[in-house]
Amino acid sequence: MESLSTETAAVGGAESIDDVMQKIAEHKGCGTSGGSGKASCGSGAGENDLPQEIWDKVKNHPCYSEEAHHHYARMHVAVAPACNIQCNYCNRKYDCANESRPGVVSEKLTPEQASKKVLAVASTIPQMTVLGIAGPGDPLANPEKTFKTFELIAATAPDIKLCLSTNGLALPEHVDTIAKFNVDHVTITINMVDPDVGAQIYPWIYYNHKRIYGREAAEILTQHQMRGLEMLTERGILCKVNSVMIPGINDKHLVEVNRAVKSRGAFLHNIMPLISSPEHGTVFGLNGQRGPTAQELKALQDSCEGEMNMMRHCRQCRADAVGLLGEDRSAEFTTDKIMAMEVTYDLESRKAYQTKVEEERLKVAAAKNAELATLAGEDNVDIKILIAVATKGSGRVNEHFGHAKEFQIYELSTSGAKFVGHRRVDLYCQGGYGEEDSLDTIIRAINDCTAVFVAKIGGCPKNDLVKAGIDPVDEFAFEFIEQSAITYFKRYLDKVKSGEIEHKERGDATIRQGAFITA
Ligand code: CLF
Ligand code: SF4
Repeated sequence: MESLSTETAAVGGAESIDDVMQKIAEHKGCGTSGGSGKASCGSGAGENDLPQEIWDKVKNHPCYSEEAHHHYARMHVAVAPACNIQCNYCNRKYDCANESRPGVVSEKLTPEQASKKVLAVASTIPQMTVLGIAGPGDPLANPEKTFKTFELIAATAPDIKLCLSTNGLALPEHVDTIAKFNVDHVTITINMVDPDVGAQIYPWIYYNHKRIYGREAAEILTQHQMRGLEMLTERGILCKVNSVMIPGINDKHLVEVNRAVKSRGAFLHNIMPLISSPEHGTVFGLNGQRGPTAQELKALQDSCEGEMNMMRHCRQCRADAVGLLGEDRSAEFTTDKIMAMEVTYDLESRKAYQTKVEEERLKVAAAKNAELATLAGEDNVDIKILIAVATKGSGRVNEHFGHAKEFQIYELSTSGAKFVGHRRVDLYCQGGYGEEDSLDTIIRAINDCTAVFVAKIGGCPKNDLVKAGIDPVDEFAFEFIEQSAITYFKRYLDKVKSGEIEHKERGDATIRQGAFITA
């Protein structure tokens, strides 16, 4: 019962867990309401779309709120090296591919080192609000280190949310401890609910002191994942489910997974593309298993969105990632540097900074809503386009084309601008010169987009983009993304109506597969 009372306190004291769960259940199925004008729900849901208790839990968690990810950062500490299962998309020499890209973890940490690192990062990056443990193995296959780390951080930095990502095999036995430490966000990677599908993804698990193979292994894994999910949601802990989309193996099956996790109370479903390249040394990489294209991924996410909240802004981060999603500042916080740092944990200055962030968020939302109102009366127009945006964060078009390591993708329609994904790219500008090879890969990565919004762009890439049918747009430099996107869309509609341009489907784009290895 200890965990029950702890969790009741965590969800706001006065309300029972049943009340809160009812609110989550009512929200599922995405009956977006309220005046935010959001085109989507799920991780895109805003303050007016969610019950207050849930909004309070997600509003500054960069993974659980798409809007928050423009403003708030997370960090991972790599305290959990061992794993209790084998996934065909993972090579143990590399990070957990569930929650981290498959690059080598720079350093494994003890709980004490991890705690110092969290304080150092929190003092340097006041918008860092969430600490996650996501590997490089499975946090619950390393329970002492994982929970010791949570204990140390809860004692020294109580404003930081604790987050955990697991494959779920050991979850049922640890749910009470998770609740005891007030970990109120848990991710489970669930790639199947059918053991025959599972046997193609997991060659073995380690359970009850022995290795179990094939279908039997997958059957135990799925039972534990489902039971663990139910136990967490019964305690009012917000659960996100990550699924890796593996074409030909579980792509169609993930719709069934989506239904299964929805019915057990999962808050959010994050369907991610398989990243598989021979140089990763994984089974899938070596046997040529391909990942999905950008449009295959989007179609599956779209088809599940009517069922439940979908996350589309996942960056498949490293197990030692630091910073906003999409940026990586881990090199600034190596153990050597941290141990030499004088760390003063100043809660008041963190709060003051975050107050400014909230003011900025209000401005972003107000600008977007005002612009959205000007689309009224266009509801019967059935045109959608994608745009790519170069941004460093804060919800603004504030990155130079040549410096962008990724582009954020927005779908524009008469409902507004909706974040639907991101595309990693090779830097175009290297050492001051444009790289033509990189430009080809960038064009392939955003080939399904009508325009690319940038703070600045040189003449050469501009011409090549135009030749590829992508409109390079720099007139919204440093403006708010969604407001600018809606302005652009209105003009696009006007040009279509006047016959100046013809609206055409843009086709597909590629998701970069092999480039994460050099993180
Ligand atoms: Fe880390 Fe995961 Fe917590 Fe986020 S990441 S443990 S929920 S704090 Fe986020 Fe990274 Fe995607 Fe994970 S973008 S890989 S979903
Ligand atoms: Fe690798 Fe993570 Fe799978 Fe374990 S759970 S095998 S660390 S991807």
